[in-house]
Amino acid sequence: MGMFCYQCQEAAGGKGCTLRGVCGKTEPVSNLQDLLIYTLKGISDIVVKGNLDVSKLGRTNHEVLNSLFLTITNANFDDASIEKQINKMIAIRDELRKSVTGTELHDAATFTVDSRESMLAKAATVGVLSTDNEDVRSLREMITYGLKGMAAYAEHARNIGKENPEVNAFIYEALAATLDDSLTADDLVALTLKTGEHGVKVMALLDEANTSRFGNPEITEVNIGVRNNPAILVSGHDLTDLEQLLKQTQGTGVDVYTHSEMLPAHYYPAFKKYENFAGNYGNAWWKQIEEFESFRGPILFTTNCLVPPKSEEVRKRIFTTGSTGYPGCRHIEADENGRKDFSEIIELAKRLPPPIGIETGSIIGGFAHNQVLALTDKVVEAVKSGAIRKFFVMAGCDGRMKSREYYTEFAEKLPSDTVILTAGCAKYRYNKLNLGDINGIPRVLDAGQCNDSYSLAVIALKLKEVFGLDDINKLPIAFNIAWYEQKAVIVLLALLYLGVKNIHLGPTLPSFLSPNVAKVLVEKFGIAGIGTVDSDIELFLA
Ligand code: SF4
Ligand code: SF3
Repeated sequence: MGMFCYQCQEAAGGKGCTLRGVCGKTEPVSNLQDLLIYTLKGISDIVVKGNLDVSKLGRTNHEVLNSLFLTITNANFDDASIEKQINKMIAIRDELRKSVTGTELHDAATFTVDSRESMLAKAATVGVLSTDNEDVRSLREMITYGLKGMAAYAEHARNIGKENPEVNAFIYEALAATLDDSLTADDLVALTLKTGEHGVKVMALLDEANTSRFGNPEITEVNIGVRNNPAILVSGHDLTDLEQLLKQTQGTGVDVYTHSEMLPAHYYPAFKKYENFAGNYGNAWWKQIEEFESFRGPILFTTNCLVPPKSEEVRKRIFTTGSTGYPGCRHIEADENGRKDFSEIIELAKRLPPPIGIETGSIIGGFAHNQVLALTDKVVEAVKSGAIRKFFVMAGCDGRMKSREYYTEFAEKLPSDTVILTAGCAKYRYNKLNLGDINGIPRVLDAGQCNDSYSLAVIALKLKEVFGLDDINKLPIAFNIAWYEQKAVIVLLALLYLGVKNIHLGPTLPSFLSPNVAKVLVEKFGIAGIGTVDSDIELFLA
């Protein structure tokens, strides 16, 4: 039956994956994910048409977030767990439908399936290509991808006990709108901006959740070498999973290292007290194939980005939790209190050799809003004196494509009176270069994970106020952002909502933008792709 997915930057041929994902996603997984999304749209149709009180839908809200998260690139490759989730969501949907009578509901709210075959047959009729008009399809998908990113951040905040009812309600509203054939392209452009508005809300929510629970990130030097103890590597973005793992490994002789997007955990005061929290091992997600070989201990995935392991030996060391999954890897479920038992991972670690060092030294980070605002006087002084000419926001994602070498070269070639503001795994393209500092301010300021792009927006808004400007675009800040998966989509939409113009997006523009939708983004927001490093630097500094 084939598949069609174009949700990430590595979509095959810049158009879409049709046989198997470049990410490794198989045809059944892709199609089951389409059906899961369709089921969520059906639930949303019921919630919206039935005017249901979202604040009373606790379990449904949680399962909707979890389902959206599960379809993010590199989160879940396990067809069995996606099938299970579809069945769960259909049961929730059918229960909810009982409270709505006398309203005509969409097929998504009523369809039935009774086997894997019938699921796949249904999936073939509801995927991305089931919307004929390419502009409507493009906008519907962009909104859906933004919602996936939003759901991921909402889920992390929820794990810390923080929710925003407006965000939950918006997810239903927007999902339901993607079923509504009466909406015009203009309506959907407006809804896209509204998605960005709620993107700001969800990132603020997660920031509040993280900082209230773990403290404000502070300037921190993170060791990138290794010690001589057995160890567990933890990847993904969920800080509550990390906290539980650190608690459970205390006194066991097992160290914990971060990988990729978990690096910024070191910046939080709450984690500094764990003596076995040893450092960061390796680089961005796509380097995991080689880095997991040399790590030698167990690996825990709390969220994306998981790459299908090449060897059986490594696969046996991989554990998943939350929305992640991979066939044959042990999945750790939370109990009803959210507690996860990681003892199996800890016991395995004890039987395995310590990691082989691949680097030595340290990297510095922790420049989230609270820390940077504490340095405001110094920063403002450096700008006024001309010591800092311009800031470059280079937040976002990293990825496999060779064209991403652009970002390393760009960072290297930027003049020495410029500062890079970063967040997300994009940083690994330049965070180990020796770019020096300006009057004690490092030239690469890492705010944290991709959601901490919110910090960069807070910093920009503060600078706008300090300099008495009426427009964020008058600040000496340029945006040269790298994207890969759907969290970057919500970050981008949030920046657009905040009024940021002339963002350069690379290494390629999304395949899901139709020519007309791309034109709107160019004309309304000045969005552009990337060119050569030299021409772009010249353009940015002009
Ligand atoms: Fe292809 Fe990306 Fe979709 Fe994977 S997530 S199937 S690489 S477009
Ligand atoms: Fe990276 Fe997947 Fe996007 Fe959170 S871990 S930024 S790509």
